[in-house]
Amino acid sequence: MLAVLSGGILCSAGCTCAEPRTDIPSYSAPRASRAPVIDGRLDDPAWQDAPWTEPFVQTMTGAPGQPRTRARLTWDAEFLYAAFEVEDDYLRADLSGQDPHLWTQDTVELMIDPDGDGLNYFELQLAPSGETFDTRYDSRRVPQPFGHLRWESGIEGAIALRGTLNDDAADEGYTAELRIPWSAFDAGQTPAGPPSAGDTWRLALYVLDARPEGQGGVGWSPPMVGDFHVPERFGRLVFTAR
Ligand SMILES: [Ca+2]
Ligand SMILES: [Ca+2]
Ligand SMILES: [Ca+2]
Repeated sequence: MLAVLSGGILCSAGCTCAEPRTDIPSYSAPRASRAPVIDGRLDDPAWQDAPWTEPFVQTMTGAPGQPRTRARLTWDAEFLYAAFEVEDDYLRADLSGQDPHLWTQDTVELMIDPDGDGLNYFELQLAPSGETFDTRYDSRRVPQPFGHLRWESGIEGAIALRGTLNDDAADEGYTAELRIPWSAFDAGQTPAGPPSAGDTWRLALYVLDARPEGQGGVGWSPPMVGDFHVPERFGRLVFTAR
């Protein structure tokens, strides 16, 4: 079935008809007046004050992509907080242990370069199972293969599932809510302290998606190449007072 939607673009029902989004996005994160409770539910007042990002897009092209995802960010004196809402009808996450390779199944992911110089950046993942992965790099993908895995971010996360992991019944998705202490970013060659209002950091947000037909993913700021480690394509995270 075809439909002409506003803008006059002919497309099949269900598609968003959006143009590819290839610009590097910017997000203004308001400071939280009260810290969100990390329970996977986004009913905290702090989240009401934090706008949604643009929908995530295909990482190679910037075209609309699946799973439909958007995120929110907020912060306070102690933590950076992030929330992801993911529409995923096929939930797979059964890895565990120390820094399991969560990117091979379903997971949300952040890459953070505090000073935006492309060096000394951090990678964190939270799977819908609640498992986490974190590492840091001196420069792009260095050291190989997975950076300084012994680095511990202190990430805490919680998930609200809409479905059941790892079974054959159709799912609806999940919400991921997490926090990272600013002390995590003390590590490496250019240690970063907590931001002040008005500061800008560089940030990439991704969702990795296990599908019956194979692995996919979407991002907030599309790297436009087949590699997520492209610090110059990270989005801009602006910390605001409110
Ligand atoms: Ca919450
Ligand atoms: Ca850096
Ligand atoms: Ca999936």
